[in-house]
Amino acid sequence: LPEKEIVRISKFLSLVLRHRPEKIGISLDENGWTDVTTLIQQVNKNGVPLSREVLKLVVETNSKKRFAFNADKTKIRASQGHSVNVNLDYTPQTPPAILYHGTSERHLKSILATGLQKQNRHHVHLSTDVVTARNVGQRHGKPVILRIDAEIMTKNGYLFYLSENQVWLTDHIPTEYLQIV
Ligand code: HQG
Repeated sequence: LPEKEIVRISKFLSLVLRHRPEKIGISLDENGWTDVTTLIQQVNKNGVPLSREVLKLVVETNSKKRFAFNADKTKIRASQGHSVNVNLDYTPQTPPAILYHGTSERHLKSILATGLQKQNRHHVHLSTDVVTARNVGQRHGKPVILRIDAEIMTKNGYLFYLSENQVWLTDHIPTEYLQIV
């Protein structure tokens, strides 16, 4: 299967598993899982050919491991990035002392006024390295990297979660913990 096709399927899965399950007539349970057989049926019905083998391939080769199967591989979900209301049930974990967030220059003024907010998603998304943060920021425009003092935040009682695919998540980052890199 060409890489382009895998990316196309991955994007479609992100859309229906994170944001708009109703678009293809599936539903997510409270933890974000959906039945694999039904998903494949409904994706096909909506004009995107997808077999169980290709789905497995997309999940396994996805650059950011965006999707995960449950233990017996009957259910699938996105590991982070949702806008629909699901509870991913990640337990709080101690983050590295420093985390990074990539954003675009045009968001900076507002971020420096109100801190980092989760906007349409469930959490603010953070990475352990500058390169990932820059890539994330680039999606929105001219990238700016923010350094987050996760160690002090943790000391001050803020909670951090690590998604199954290694994205650090938190609810809100007040401006005093932010520094432009
Ligand atoms: C910005 C991708 C104004 C924030 C990535 C960001 C990530 C504010 C944008 C994941 C703000 C939201 C998430 C404030 C935050 N005022 N703007 N107070 N607070 N913002 O897409 O972090 O490829 O919802 O800086 O890799 O860019 O989809 O979040 O620019 O992990 O798997 O508001 O999406 O993963 O944008 O990206 P997004 P994000 P996937």
